[in-house]
Amino acid sequence: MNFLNRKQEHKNDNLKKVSKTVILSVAVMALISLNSCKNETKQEAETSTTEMTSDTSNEIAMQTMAFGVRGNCGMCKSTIEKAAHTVEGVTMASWDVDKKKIEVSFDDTKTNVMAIHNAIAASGYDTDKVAGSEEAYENLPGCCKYDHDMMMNQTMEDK
Ligand SMILES: [Cu+2]
Repeated sequence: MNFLNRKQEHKNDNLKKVSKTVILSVAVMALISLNSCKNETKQEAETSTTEMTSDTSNEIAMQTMAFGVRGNCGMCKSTIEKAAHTVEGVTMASWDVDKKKIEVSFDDTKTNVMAIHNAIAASGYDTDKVAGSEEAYENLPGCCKYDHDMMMNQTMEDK
């Protein structure tokens, strides 16, 4: 009877030891995971402070504008765009046959939008600011002899 009791006590003692180590290791693991969590948030904070680099200095002088230009077809388009490109500083010219409208990009330290109007007018085409050269108009192919009353700078809704 006595012997049995002692054995039971011993068993209890062992159980206590085991549970102690379990608690300890759980505590250590919790501490480690807490620490790694801290490290992660610190890293996130560091990456979010990455400097924003802006390189817009080249684009400051660039202007994009749109204005009306009369014309009929693909050949008109190529003549109008070519004329716009003869102006120094023009980097983009795109004429829309449906809207009768051109979009141009240019370096405004080298030219201005009126120079582009004049170049297009010289090729025979009316813009909303300058009437097209009559002589150049006469020399346009038949399909390109547009109607001078044609509405220009249209939106798709007007069409
Ligand atoms: Cu044409």
